[in-house]
Amino acid sequence: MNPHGNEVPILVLRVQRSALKSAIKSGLRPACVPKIVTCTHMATRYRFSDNNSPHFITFAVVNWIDVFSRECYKEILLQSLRFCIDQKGLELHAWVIMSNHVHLIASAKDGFKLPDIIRDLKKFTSRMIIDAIESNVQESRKEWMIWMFKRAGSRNVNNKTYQFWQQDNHPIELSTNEMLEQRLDYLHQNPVKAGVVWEACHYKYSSAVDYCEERAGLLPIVLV
Ligand code: NI
Repeated sequence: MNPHGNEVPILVLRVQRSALKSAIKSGLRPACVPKIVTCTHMATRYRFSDNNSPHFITFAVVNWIDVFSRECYKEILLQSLRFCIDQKGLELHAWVIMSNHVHLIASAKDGFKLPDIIRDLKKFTSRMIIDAIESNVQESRKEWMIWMFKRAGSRNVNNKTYQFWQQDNHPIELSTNEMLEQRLDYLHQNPVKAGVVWEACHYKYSSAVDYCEERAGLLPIVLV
């Protein structure tokens, strides 16, 4: 089940940078270098590449539960992202929080690894948000949501009790400006496509405002 409709492209183009580099070394001007492009089908498991280049990352709540329709849970995510930026080497270029998933364009500062940051972020936020749901007396969906997290946890051998986030982050390395721009636009258009706002920069929980207005959004980002 995917609430995105057609938003995820079937093919992901990946430029093989090593081939490009060796061609440049051998004296060809970059503009003349043919791009060697391979196709990665959606069915393959995405992996982070080794370097610290920007990646498009998605994480979604198990069973696409609309946890983030309430602001208090979005606030936990914001606080955790802020902490990762201040303390854990996260460099955030773009972000959006939707009702049941999050997209980031991010890289790691020198000496840090993006997969480690994301792993810790997911681990920490899942615990914090489940605690917040359990202790929220106004949460009318508490019982079934906790039941769903428990069920998801029992189906996953890596998880002892609850599972909040789906396991896969679908990291896509954004190795060209074209890919970066395309993903940036796609990310910011999420709330427009979902029918929440008319224009991307009217959505409070994304970095669109940082890009289209002279005003800072809710998180400190590094513009790309
Ligand atoms: Ni989306």
